[in-house]
Amino acid sequence: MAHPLSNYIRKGAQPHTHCSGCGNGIIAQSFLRTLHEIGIDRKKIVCVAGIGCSGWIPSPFFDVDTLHVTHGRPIAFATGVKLGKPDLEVVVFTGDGDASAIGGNHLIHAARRNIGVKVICVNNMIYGMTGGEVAPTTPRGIRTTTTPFGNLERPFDLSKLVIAAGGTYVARWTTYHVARLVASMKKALVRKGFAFVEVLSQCPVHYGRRIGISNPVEMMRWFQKQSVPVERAREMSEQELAGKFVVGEFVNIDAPELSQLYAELFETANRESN
Ligand SMILES: Cc1ncc(C[n+]2csc(CCOP(=O)(O)OP(=O)(O)O)c2C)c(N)n1
Ligand code: SF4
Ligand SMILES: [Mg+2]
Repeated sequence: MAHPLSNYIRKGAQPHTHCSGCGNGIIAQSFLRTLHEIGIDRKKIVCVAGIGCSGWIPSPFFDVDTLHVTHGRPIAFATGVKLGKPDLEVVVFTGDGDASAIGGNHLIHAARRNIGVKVICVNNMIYGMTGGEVAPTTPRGIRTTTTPFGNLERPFDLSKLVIAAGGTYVARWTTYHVARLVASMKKALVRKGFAFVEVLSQCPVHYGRRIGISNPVEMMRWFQKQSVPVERAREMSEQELAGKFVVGEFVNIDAPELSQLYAELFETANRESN
């Protein structure tokens, strides 16, 4: 019997490039479940992927229109697609490095503009594809390829960054929280404005190995154990939250969406110039 989601996989696109146990498989399946359950016409979906292991989630596997673009630029390409074709649902798959190091400006400005692009950000706390270099999300003290004596820098909290930039839908889950992740992906897809769904994901090869948890199942147990729902986190002190992952839906508000505002402006400008 065929898998109910196999229909969403492009024929001949196998085998994939992800290491066994990588969280990217869970995120791929969660997204395809989202598409399947909301019954969206796949001709209306465009997935835009950056360079990185997470970029290989939609490309070339998902049987939808897919752009695989330069490192750090998927949100810039997605912004162009959404402004040119506002009726399409434009979904970005980006890594923590792609989104917040080289691509950090695109991320904050997309949030500020409320462009109707949906960003699925795979946060494995490291540069996975290039061999385990430090990322802006790597916690302090962690030894990576480029911080062999420990990372000195403070990490970004990506969801907080996007909230501060004006994000109108912001949620964070882990690969352990599949049902909640799918629920957030559904909300992201059906809303008009910008959405940022951060997923803490296991890279057993380059991150897990360095923190002494190279078994992917153990990494997911670690996510489970260290996760704190946002409602509970509000009552906890900074010390109590050290080393924890705050998860949940942080922001969900309506605001005018940019491609729609542009279409209205275009009509007004046309009327006034005729
Ligand atoms: C302009 C440019 N700079 C650097 C690179 C090398 N590079 C490719 S992917 C990557 C980082 C990947 O990390 P992340 O975005 O977190 O994705 P992951 O592989 O962890 O999913 C880097 C530095 C590149 N391809 N292009
Ligand atoms: S290097 Fe890490 S993030 Fe990349 S596919 Fe392997 S396990 Fe996944
Ligand atoms: Mg990464």
